[in-house]
Amino acid sequence: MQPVLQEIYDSILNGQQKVSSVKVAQALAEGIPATTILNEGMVAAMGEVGRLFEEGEYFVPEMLIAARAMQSGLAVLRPALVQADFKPIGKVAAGTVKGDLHDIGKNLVCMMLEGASFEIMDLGTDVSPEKFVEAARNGADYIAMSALLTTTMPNMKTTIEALKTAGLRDRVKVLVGGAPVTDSFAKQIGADGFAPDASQAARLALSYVG
Ligand code: B1M
Repeated sequence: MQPVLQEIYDSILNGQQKVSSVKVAQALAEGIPATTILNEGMVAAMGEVGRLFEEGEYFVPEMLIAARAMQSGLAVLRPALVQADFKPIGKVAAGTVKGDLHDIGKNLVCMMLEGASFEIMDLGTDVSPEKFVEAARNGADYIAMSALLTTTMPNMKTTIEALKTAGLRDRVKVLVGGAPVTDSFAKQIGADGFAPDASQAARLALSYVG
């Protein structure tokens, strides 16, 4: 691994916000592609944070400061992932489902979709089915739901049911993802599509554009 990528990885693991943003800027200046910085330096570090949490070496505060270091690095990376000037080809309402506060993956999905020329309505975290329904009523063409907890995954189904009850299900495409979500789960709950990562989420959304 290139030294600067290792430094980015370490800064996230150690929760060093400033170092993370400075090193991401350095990596971009060195000409390393944004997706390499993202996947090899940043996403890999968050995976290790999860492993350390599982093993009882990290606790919630360590996860939280690592997440903050990830977010500050992402803020620097964002312009390289998102095109500056585009005409929207569809409107996506994106959020992490009710009960779930994880937003790094969802934010990445928003960035990639924006980079693929979609307009984003970022509904944030802990989004109730009613809020997704309201977004669909307000013109969203896609409902993009993220869940990181096995306990919150069922809220994706609840949201799809709420869209049906509101008579809006046929007007939107429902995309789902997040670490515990699988393709078969997506099919089981009646989603239109599943993507394992943010770039594939953008590719999936693009596949629905005429
Ligand atoms: Co939490 N947490 N956490 N956490 N956390 C996990 C998810 C966990 C797997 C850790 C572990 O045990 N190894 C575990 C869940 C276990 C389970 O459900 N089976 C867990 C737990 C238990 C918890 C708490 C319950 C801990 C507690 O309080 N005791 C608590 C729950 C709070 C809540 O949500 N109600 C909690 C809290 C937190 C923090 C707040 C401290 C922090 C989140 C901060 C934040 O997001 N702002 C946090 C973190 C950082 C993690 C880990 C370490 C990292 C998550 C992350 O950001 N990954 C995580 C461990 C892990 O995932 N390995 C863990 C990087 C991110 C880029 O990946 O989000 O998977 P991810 O997104 C990917 C893909 O999944 C995909 O694209 C992205 C990559 O391109 N994707 C989509 C995501 N959404 C998509 C949507 C799509 C398509 C693709 O279509 C619409």
